[in-house]
Amino acid sequence: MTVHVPPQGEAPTFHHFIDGRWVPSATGRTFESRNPADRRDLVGRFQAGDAADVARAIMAAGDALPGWQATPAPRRGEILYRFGALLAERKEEIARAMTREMGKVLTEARGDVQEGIDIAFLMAGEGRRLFGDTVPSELPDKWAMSIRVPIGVAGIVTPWNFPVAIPCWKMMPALVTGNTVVFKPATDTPHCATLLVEVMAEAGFPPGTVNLVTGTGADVGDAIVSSADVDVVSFTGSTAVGKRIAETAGRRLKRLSLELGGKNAIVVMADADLDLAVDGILWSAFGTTGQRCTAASRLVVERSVHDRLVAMLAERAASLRLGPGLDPGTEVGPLINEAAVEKVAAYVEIGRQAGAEVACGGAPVRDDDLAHGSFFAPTILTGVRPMDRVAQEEIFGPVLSVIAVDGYEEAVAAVNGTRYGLSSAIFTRDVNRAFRAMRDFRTGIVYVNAGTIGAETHLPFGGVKETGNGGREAGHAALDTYTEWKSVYVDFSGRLQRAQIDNQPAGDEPGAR
Ligand code: UN1
Repeated sequence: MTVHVPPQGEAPTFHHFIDGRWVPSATGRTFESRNPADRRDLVGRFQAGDAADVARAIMAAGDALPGWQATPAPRRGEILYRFGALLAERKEEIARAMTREMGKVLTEARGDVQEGIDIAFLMAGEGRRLFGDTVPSELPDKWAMSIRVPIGVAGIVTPWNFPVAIPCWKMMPALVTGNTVVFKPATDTPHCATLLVEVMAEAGFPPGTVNLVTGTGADVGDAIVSSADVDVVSFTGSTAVGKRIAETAGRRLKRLSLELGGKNAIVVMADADLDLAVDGILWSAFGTTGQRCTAASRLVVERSVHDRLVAMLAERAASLRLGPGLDPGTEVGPLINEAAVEKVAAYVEIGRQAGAEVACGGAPVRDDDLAHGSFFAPTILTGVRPMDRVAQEEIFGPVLSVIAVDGYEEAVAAVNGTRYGLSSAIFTRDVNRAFRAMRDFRTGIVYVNAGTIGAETHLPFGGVKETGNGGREAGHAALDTYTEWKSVYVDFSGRLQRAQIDNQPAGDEPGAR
């Protein structure tokens, strides 16, 4: 494909969105976003925000809170519904913009936007539910119930790999429950964020309920996380950054949701349907160029089928077509940037040094049409041991480390033997073993006879151990991040009833006799 390369001056300049208006940064500085499939293609210039911009956005979000909270939740839900419908109308345009800005192939970019639409509709429905409990009181003529209340201003800090889905996962539950939002997208995907907020504005979110500030983590993200006026923060990104955010937020006892690293494994037992396993492994390891939190980066395989499976995988992986994601024939797009190419290459070298063999790929691809992009060949490393660095550290690229094991127990030990715990999968035809895996794999998500990617928006999404801090996105579990519980007791007896005292007949307390 030939990418149209406009003269640099032609690229548009985009703005922050604060209090319902598109505004420049106080710094007057901008930064560029470029197409990772061809860096000559400049997507646009974006405001390099700083603490002053964040302060304006937080103030707008704070001012919008009373009006938004006074809006009945079903009405808020209707705006979410409108947003979902408008996003569906603009799906193709936004998917194309996404592929251009961050590289994933067009079919996957459409899926990313679709995930945003799905969560918008799911959360629109929550506007009519937001269930609490109504329970009997231990006293006569008294009611007891619990209701959800919003927390306040939500700071939303998101990654580039799902530039529509993940901001929607966070903003939709935050907004339907009555919080207002300050949104800081990744510096690699400010255009996707701008388009998303454009649709939100059109859907009718009132001024100040959604504010967008673009810029770096150091300038914008830190200002959001450390602000006394941001009440809840939701972050998806690396475990290292997540830990720093947790320290800062912890000092203020701020509500915090973290979705961090993964080192997801697929187990293939000897009795598995190997053709199906190959499809699932390729999709999970090399889909989105391996840049999903849920990507399979380890394959744990029973030794008796190891050589056959590796041969099947290597043949298919080597024939995957690399290219710009807008080309219909492309199966694997570029990595997000050159730093990612260097990181992935460094890990392949680390694997080699530790004794792994490269069954396919192993290097950046810079031929002809791909010379101006950040391409890396789908890579399979064999002979990896469970504690090797390539089996322990998140690479976030198209690298699959293969670990051979003798039997199920050893497979479980390998799956669970990392500091992460997001997603896992087992391929087997033995139903008993499938159920054991569902019980034994210590991850927030487990797949049976499917790869590790492709979570749906109506179930909780998140992981255990250093993958997060216990919260979950998506499903109705997401509401817990953005609400506090308020327990309400209504006494209509007309007299003072003392719980735990008046409900015990005098002298009849348990243990009194
Ligand atoms: C991510 O990579 O952070 O389950 C999100 C999946 C997608 C979401 C991935 N629905 O692979």
